[in-house]
Amino acid sequence: MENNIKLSEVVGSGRDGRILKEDILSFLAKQTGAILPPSPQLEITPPPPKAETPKPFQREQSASVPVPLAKPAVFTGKDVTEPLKGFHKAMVKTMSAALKIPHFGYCDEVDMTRLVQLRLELKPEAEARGVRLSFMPFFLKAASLGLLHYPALNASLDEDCKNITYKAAHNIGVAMDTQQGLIVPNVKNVQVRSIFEIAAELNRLQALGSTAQLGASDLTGGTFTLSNIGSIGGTYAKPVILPPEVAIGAIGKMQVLPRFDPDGQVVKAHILNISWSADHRIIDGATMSRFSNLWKSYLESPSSMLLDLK
Ligand code: CAO
Repeated sequence: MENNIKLSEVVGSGRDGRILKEDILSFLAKQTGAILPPSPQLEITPPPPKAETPKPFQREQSASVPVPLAKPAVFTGKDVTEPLKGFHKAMVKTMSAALKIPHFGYCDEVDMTRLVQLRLELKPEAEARGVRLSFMPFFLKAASLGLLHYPALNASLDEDCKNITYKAAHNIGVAMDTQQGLIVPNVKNVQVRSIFEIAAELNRLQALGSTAQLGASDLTGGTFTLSNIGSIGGTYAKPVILPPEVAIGAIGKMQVLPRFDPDGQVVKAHILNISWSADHRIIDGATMSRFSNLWKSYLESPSSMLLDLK
């Protein structure tokens, strides 16, 4: 009835020619040209999802494979067309504008071993003060310290490409995967915030993002962006610049890998890949590379950040 199917047109494969669910689905699939999943799956009714706070993904305790929490899709065999709304509509506009920018890509790997240790020490202290401390606040602070040396990366180009504005504030956007889609709230004035303050602000933005409550002030005014796609998976990415910004970094998933220490011994290292994109109309490869080297050095020797913290 849902699909206006005349049962007289369906051939039943059940006992005494009974029409089964898979007969209906394959009938629908033949009409639309869609490919059906293998039939044993059709007979399995997935358990209903637990009524817990909706999250875009959840990390398994025993493995690092994220498990989707969304209700398993029901295969109807029908094509579905719907209008683009909300954040998806905004994404079409921003990304179409981004296409006009010639992207320069640059990738490197960062040895996070020392930072992993440092975060282990600081995490319980931050938690005792009510703040969840991930790696993101360190990534943001290291970027801000780097931007002080390379202000061209925290700039914007006007529409006629005649003027470049070097932004005083480091309002660093963080790409966020939410139920509503991709949003990029930004942490304002990272250059004057401590790592703890950045963490607290990120907690606030994440909490608001997860309940679709982020306001215009949190979502506008960004000057540089970091996208931690590695919290979902992947090693490398090709991030797309958010105009009028001129640079963006995509962080891959940290992995434990063998590397050589200075004495030539193989050691266990926590390796993370970074993929930068910069607007090649105003940023040259050397600038991107020097900034990336500095960002990487702060993360590989986190104590070096102390020297430059205000
Ligand atoms: N590699 C390994 N572990 C990572 C990681 C990475 N790259 N990123 C996060 N983790 C770890 C965190 O350290 C944290 O570990 P603990 O539980 O031990 O503290 C855990 O994974 C969960 O972190 P999180 O994702 O809740 O927090 P975060 O601050 O690292 O990231 C946010 C926040 C908003 C960036 C992230 O939740 C998110 O939405 N990422 C997706 C971004 C995205 O979609 N980018 C694509 C944009 S273009 O379409």
